[in-house]
Amino acid sequence: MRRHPESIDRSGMDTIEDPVDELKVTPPKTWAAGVPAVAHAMGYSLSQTSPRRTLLTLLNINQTKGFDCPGCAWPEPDHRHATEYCENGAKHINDEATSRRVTREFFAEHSVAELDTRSDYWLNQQGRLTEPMIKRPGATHYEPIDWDVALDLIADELSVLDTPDRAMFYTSGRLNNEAAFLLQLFARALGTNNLPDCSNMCHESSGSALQETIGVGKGSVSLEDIYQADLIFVIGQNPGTNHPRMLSALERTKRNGGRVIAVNPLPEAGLIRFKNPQQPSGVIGRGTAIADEFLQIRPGGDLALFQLLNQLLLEAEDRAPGTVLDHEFIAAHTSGFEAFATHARTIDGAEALAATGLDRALIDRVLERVLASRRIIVCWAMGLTQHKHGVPTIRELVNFLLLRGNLGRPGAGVCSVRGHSNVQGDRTMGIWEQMPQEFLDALGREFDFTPPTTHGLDSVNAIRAMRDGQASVFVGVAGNFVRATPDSAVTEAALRRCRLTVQISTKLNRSHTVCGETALILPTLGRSDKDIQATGLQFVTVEDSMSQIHASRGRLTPASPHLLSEVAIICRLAARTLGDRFSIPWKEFEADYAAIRDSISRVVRGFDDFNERIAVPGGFRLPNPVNAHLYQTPSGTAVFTCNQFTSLEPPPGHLVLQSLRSHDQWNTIPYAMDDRYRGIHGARRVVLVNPDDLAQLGLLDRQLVDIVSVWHDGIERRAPEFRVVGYPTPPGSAAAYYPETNVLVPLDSVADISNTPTSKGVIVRLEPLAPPDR
Ligand SMILES: Nc1nc2c(c(=O)[nH]1)N[C@H]1C(S)=C(S)[C@@H](COP(=O)(O)OP(=O)(O)OC[C@H]3O[C@@H](n4cnc5c(=O)[nH]c(N)nc54)[C@H](O)[C@@H]3O)O[C@H]1N2
Ligand SMILES: Nc1nc2c(c(=O)[nH]1)N[C@H]1C(S)=C(S)[C@@H](COP(=O)(O)OP(=O)(O)OC[C@H]3O[C@@H](n4cnc5c(=O)[nH]c(N)nc54)[C@H](O)[C@@H]3O)O[C@H]1N2
Ligand code: SF4
Ligand SMILES: [Mo]
Repeated sequence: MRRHPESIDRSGMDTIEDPVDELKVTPPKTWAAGVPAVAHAMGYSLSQTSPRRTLLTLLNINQTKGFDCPGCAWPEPDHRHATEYCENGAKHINDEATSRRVTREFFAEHSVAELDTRSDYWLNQQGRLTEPMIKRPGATHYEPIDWDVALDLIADELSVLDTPDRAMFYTSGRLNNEAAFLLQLFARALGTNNLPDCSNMCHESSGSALQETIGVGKGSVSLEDIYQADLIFVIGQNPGTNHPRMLSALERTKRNGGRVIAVNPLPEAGLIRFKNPQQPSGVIGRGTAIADEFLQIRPGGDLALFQLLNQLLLEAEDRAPGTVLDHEFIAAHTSGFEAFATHARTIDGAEALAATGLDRALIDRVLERVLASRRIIVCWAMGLTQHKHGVPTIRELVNFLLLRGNLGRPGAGVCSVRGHSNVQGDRTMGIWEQMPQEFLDALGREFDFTPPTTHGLDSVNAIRAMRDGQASVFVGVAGNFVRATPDSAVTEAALRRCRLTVQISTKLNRSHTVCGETALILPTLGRSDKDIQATGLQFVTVEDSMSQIHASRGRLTPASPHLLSEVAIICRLAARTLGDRFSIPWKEFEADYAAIRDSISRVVRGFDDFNERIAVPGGFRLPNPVNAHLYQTPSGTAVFTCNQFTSLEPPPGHLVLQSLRSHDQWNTIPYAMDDRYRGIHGARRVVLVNPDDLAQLGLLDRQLVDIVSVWHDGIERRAPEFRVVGYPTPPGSAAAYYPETNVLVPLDSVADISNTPTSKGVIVRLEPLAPPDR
């Protein structure tokens, strides 16, 4: 069934169809960006909206008077170009600025059941949501509902819960600071810390490891540090796709004489060579070689790599005492060195080397580069955090940096490269199920109440609670919980068990089709939309991956006159739910976001005079105490840790599967079926496997297989009908796209300590279906 054309403003755009797999494979690219990137960005933008609106978005994105790119959290340099964005940033913003609309006629035409058969791509391509909709118990379709009635309904449901802990409030890192602050305030005033967020599935392992070892769960470096570093490790991340402008920064590092070591199971294009489309040499020349060494590591081998490097550093120090380690730094700023050194010496070097899958000669070259470098930065993303041993791996890389004093001085430090544009800010604002008591006390003082102290549910525990009937109201803001989470079958059943699910969203996604008995869709303004409230035009604030806080001002006419801002929705819902039980000025907050920032300045550390400081173009940077050698750990020092050696060994006939992003998607939302840097075109249900493994498993290139994951609960998890594609993955490992493979990740397969799903380390077997039809 197809929607009739009147229901949307197509502006000459193509008809939207569910994609059909038409796989074409070309050799993986050895360089990223360049002129094709500009063409692809324009192509996608113009498929979504008019040239005028495209121009307006591109003139305002990442400009001090415009809006923050809703893509990743990579920071903007102090001196901005007129075009301070990448191909993917342009796609993200125009995916939001689209002229397509989802109207009440659309919902009348398509039942929820029918929408649920549609692909994630198709749902997103329908365009922006335009008015509040409700699916009532037993109903087959969503129907329009007034804002007031919808908010009253939610308030009633929340008010009758026997405990507020039966409700939960999920957010993604797209939410701005002001709305995030109000959301956590609402949840805590209601009486619960149930604030699961996308961070739980993202950089939680980084937060856990950094908090424990250096006393703050954030990266310590600035862009200036990146430019000044002698040596940068880029580990477990694919910047050419996921943080494209990081390549411009690395290009500058290299021009300054710095070196880059890439550690990744896949030879990602951007790590090899980068053609900067903003520089003449990037348009016509060969671009800049980024990685000086490429360590094609076995999945999960990074802990072993750092244990080995640390052992070798200790041995080098033994051979030439006083020349390798920074004894002064270790004595002044750290604790636990002796125990760590004793433990590090016991690691079986041969076993560790085997776990990395690397040549000893390569490790020795890396060691030489380390010894020749005074200033070292380690950058990382999901390739480290989404493994069972993500937390010990990050603790071990902190050990590595501490040994030579690579913390708290220019050009050195930790750089957890964050995902969503404001994911770091949301945490700063209190979106965390286990905020420290100091924050809760400050919040309680500001609003004269006692916030709950029992830790709330994170994302995995939220699913367990819904599955087991212990939670029944789910409110999601700015994300797509059902597709972001693991064990899709379990998660979907859990959400369907809820009495009420509410999604505050800009665009249609799977979390609207997999819903509770009663379901609400509340449409909201996006980053690029003008936000006008009772006191006039508002702006919001965000924090990037390097702790820079700055303003973001929407410039476009909102997608529909019926949209409310996230701040307005939360204020109105909170006022209705809490009544006059608290003296929180919800109305004032809605009318004037500066009033929210005033409260933030009294509650959140580092935000004094928030309104004055945010008025400065480009904003201000939150100091990281580590850079003043202040370590907020129990000992007041940075902490060396002893980590048990582990590696990921698939049983015979099995592979370690990682689920990752293609070049043409934003998290759970595919924009197209292509992943051009990896040479995959026209299909997403593909699994990349080393040709030797294919031969050993008796599979042919392009053969159709089911991917079946193996877990000790014995439950069969199956992702049907994927094409195998021979690809230079390390032997014994495979890669396939998220979210299609989330069904394979068992809910209980989580990283130790951080509880992050192990999306990069799933043990699978491939079951052949039919020989390839070539
Ligand atoms: N265009 C675009 N940009 C994005 C996003 C998006 O979806 N699309 N998402 C945003 C978000 S929320 C996030 S969190 C970031 C994610 O940014 P990334 O972390 O770059 O994202 P992934 O695609 O998950 O890629 C993981 C990388 O880790 C590597 N890897 C996997 N296992 C291992 C391992 O064991 N060891 C090592 N060393 N490497 C490994 C993979 O080969 C891959 O290169 O991107 C952000 N930016
Ligand atoms: N298997 C596997 N699973 C993973 C990962 C993986 O690598 N592998 N990565 C994990 C990671 S790192 C993350 S961060 C999560 C991402 O998970 P989420 O953050 O939950 O998912 P997104 O796809 O970013 O959410 C997209 C939806 O956000 C809504 N949206 C967009 N902009 C706005 C806005 O301005 N306001 C509001 N209210 N709504 C908006 C739109 O409706 C859109 O459909 O997924 C995790 N899941
Ligand atoms: S690097 Fe990230 S923040 Fe910058 S324009 Fe690209 S997607 Fe947007
Ligand atoms: Mo993320």
